[in-house]
Amino acid sequence: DTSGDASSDASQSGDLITIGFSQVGAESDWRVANTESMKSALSEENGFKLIFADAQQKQENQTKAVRDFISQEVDIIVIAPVTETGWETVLGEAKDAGIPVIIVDRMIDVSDDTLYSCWVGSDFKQEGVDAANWLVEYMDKQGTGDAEHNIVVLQGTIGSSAEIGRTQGFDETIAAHANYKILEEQTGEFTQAKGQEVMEAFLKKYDNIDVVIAQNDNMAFGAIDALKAAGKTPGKDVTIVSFDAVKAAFESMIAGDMNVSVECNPLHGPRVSELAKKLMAGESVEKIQYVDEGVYPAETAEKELPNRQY
Ligand code: GYE
Repeated sequence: DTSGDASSDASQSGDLITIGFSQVGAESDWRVANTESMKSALSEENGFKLIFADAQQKQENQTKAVRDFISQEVDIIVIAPVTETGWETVLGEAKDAGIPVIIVDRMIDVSDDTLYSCWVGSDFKQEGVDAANWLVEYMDKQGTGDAEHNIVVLQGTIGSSAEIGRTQGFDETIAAHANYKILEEQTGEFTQAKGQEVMEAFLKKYDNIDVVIAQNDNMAFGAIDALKAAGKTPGKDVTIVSFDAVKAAFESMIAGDMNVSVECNPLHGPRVSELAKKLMAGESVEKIQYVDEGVYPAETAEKELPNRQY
């Protein structure tokens, strides 16, 4: 059966596994690719009935969605959480209802780890470390390894694992190099528009910025626009370090604007599908699974772009 509303589908879906998926929103290219991956892997062809809920970057919408999933008696709940905290109560309700929970992408911070079955996503702290190490090596190669560098950071959604990990990994690694100074860190909410706005404010406040760390590509695109509008040359007099490595980032690198993007893989659909099937079969699953990721500097962009899947 493919017709009717979500609740009747849940009861009439026969052999299909009904999944309620609470997604963060549609704030970035990464997120759009993640949604597409989940929708195509969790299709009826593959044995799933997917109920998709977009939280529009608000955690209260996610709590509501999870409660809806519980009352619809879905088989499995999948959550890509906006922030790490605030999950105990509603996950307790899912547990009481006997519904397994898979966490994807960002992590949750709960004292009782039986509140979820498993998690699949990225090592965000490692991504931050990789970004800092790339920057230091790059400046060494440019011959400015010992010069003073002045950095601004466009952070993602505060309290999200992607923001927490990338901030910690970068800050801790760069702290070992006294000539690298972080002027300021501020959130651009992972969106291009907010990234541009925050960059404009930074440019009014500081006249010595030579490095921008954007915690995702979309904020980097906004920052690049702001820099150009201020008469600067991103990619040359201001080094742009970004995260995600979406297709448009490769185009930006080919254009000479962005210097590097640290990969974050959004293609979680196939893994979630496999985990859901195992959980339904009563098999044990790995609690924590990281995905493999690389670092893509501008000089790799032309060769890599045709291979990119998102
Ligand atoms: O980097 C950003 C998105 O949680 C890894 O969320 C994800 C981040 C990703 O908005 O583009």
